[in-house]
Amino acid sequence: MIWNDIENVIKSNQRFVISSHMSADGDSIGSQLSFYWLLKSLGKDVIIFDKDPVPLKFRFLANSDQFTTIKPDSADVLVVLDCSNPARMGWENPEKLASTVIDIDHHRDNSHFGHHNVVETSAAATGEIIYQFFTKTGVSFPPFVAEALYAAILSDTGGFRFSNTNSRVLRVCADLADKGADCSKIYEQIYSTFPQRTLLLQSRIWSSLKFFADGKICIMELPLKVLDEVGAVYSDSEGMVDHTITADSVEVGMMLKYSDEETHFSLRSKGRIDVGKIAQKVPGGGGHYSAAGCTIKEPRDQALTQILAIITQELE
Ligand SMILES: [Mn+2]
Repeated sequence: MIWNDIENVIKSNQRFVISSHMSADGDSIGSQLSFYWLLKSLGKDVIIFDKDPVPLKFRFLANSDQFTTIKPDSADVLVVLDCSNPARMGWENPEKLASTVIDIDHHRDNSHFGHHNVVETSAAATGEIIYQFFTKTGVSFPPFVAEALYAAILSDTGGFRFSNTNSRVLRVCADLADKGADCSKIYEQIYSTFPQRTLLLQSRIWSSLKFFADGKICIMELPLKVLDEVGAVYSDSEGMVDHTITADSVEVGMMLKYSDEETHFSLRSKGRIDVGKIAQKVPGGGGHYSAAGCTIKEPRDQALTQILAIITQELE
């Protein structure tokens, strides 16, 4: 049993580093916090190290001040959560940090890079897998850990709106509510509390809206220099891409974020097109069926032409 292996690794080691993918989301933050609690409760030395700082909206979660962006020197075990491959962590040589690597994830393009891999692609969130781990190994956890796991699942189901929302996920969340997760507080913190600068940035992104391919493709854009103009940060644009697939004619939505040198695409599907497959056609790209991302090392015009050609092929 893989969980027994992981329990043994935890038992026989002392110094742990927990990490996840860059540009952390609710699932990566919530998963890392719940695992942090588990290891701390067992008396371990634990550092949570991510390339990027915790987005403001997740800082209400207990222990979110324990994250660091300063790379630790070494550890016995590196626990990588919600991250499909080491490159997505965004820092150099993660495999050299520790002699043992644990990989717990639900991305279908996970490369099984760990010594111990728990990759459950049917899970709605990595937080759901960790919940199952706690449940199956008889770990009872406090309300603030229930909140971290609930925030993880809420985020990765888009607030219970995406197609990965099902009765199993809702039962897990009902149990987390029983265990003390404050559902309305968590929703409000994640989805309806913004600094002014975020709304100012969003208004700029909305005004960039365009359609292609007879309305089947919708795009929004963020030239990165706009961040400085409105005093916003990268994560203030999170979630905007989801608006692109609300147009009735749309099959594929995307958000472009670009500098003079490169263009990042966040892709969304309304259901018929596999955007993970589209993203994989670009080196380094990948993701889920309905949400994926890739970066083309070209300026905006050239990169957009390339991705539109790939998408148009898929639409036919
Ligand atoms: Mn996830």
